[in-house]
Amino acid sequence: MFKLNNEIFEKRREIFLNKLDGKAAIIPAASLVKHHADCEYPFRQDSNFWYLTGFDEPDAIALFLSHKPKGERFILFVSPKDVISEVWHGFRWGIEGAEKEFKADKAHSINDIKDLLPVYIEGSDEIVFSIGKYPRIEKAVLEIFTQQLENRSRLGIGANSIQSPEIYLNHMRLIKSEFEINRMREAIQISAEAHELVRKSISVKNNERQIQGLIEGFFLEKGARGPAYNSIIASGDNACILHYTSNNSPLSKKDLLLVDAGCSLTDYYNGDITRTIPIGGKFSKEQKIIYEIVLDAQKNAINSAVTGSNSTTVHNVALKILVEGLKEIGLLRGSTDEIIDNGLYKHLYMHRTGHWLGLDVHDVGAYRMGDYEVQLQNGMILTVEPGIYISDRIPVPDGQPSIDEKWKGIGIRIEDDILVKDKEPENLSIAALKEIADLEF
Ligand SMILES: [Mn+2]
Repeated sequence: MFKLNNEIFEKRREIFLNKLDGKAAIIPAASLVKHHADCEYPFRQDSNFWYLTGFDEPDAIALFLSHKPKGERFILFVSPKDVISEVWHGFRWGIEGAEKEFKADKAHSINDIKDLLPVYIEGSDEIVFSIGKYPRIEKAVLEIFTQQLENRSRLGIGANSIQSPEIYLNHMRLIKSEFEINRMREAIQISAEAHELVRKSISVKNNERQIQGLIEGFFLEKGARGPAYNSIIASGDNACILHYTSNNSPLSKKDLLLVDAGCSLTDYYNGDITRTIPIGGKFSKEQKIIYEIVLDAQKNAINSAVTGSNSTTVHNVALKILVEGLKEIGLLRGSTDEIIDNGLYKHLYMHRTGHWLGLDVHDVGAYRMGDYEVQLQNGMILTVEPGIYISDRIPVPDGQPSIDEKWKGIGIRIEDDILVKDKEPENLSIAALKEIADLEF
């Protein structure tokens, strides 16, 4: 279970407020989303709101008022206590709880937001708010902004722009603290153990859905909130559909099974791991050849994820090995540079080799600033996940060899979660085995 550690959140708020330097930020919580009729999807807190508050209720709004003196800067608007509503929907912290437990300098009922927001914002240099994401409050924010613009033209004070909070929060979230690294370790460890469970029980399973049940049941058993994203349980040719989530095909012993799944902890830290294993316990000759190429590309790409490198380098290391491997077996033809520069491999490998991982599975933070590549540094966590997907869904580019039937229906991806460190990268998902000798039985 998640236990609120106020120090962690207070520290984050302090850094954020310092960065705001005279500006007022409005950071809304997520709202429940309708599934059908009067049923809702499980609640998922907004990552920025969570990162700054640790408050896990829907519909709240946090204000960060860096233009105010200390002790008046962190304001929470929350759903007030309501016996009947709590009997139906569950416990709420209410206004008092928001102040006592979550250390708001002042808390109010969310019903008062429209009256109080202009008062709180007054005197700030700029407004910081993510336009387009929170319709329930956006109109009120824009009205205040319009009013402030008018003030500014008359009185010379007031906000004259709305900035995105991402400018301040993305970089903070991209570099993981010691606390966050430990939470990520736990999320990734549970995810890796779930993949091990699949490997060990594959011989007695006969449908993708059973694998999904096994893996997601394990997440819950270990106290995680559930899957971090829709689990991909793709056997045979289904693995060539990158975001396959139907997960309802029978398993065939001659096929491979690609499982891309990770858990989300109660405090929203995520794992994201992919393994591809032989369902019948033995790789065919063709499957083994492709697997070895992907594994080689992945290992080398992981080794290149060191401080001072960047995500494009990691991608290029993997890509070069994939292309050369595919050339060797006659699925690509020509000079490696030409194939890469012209994208002539994209019918076989159509995605990037990785992404940041954190509170969001595709976590926030730029990969490059225009021409400048963001350098990898201590405390970043990224996935490394090359793959090869052989089918005839995408036409073979002109001049490239047609695909022999024997290769079709092979889809392989191997994905690990890598912590960037000063000396060498640490593979946080190493507990999920991936060597051919370990996967065969
Ligand atoms: Mn991934």
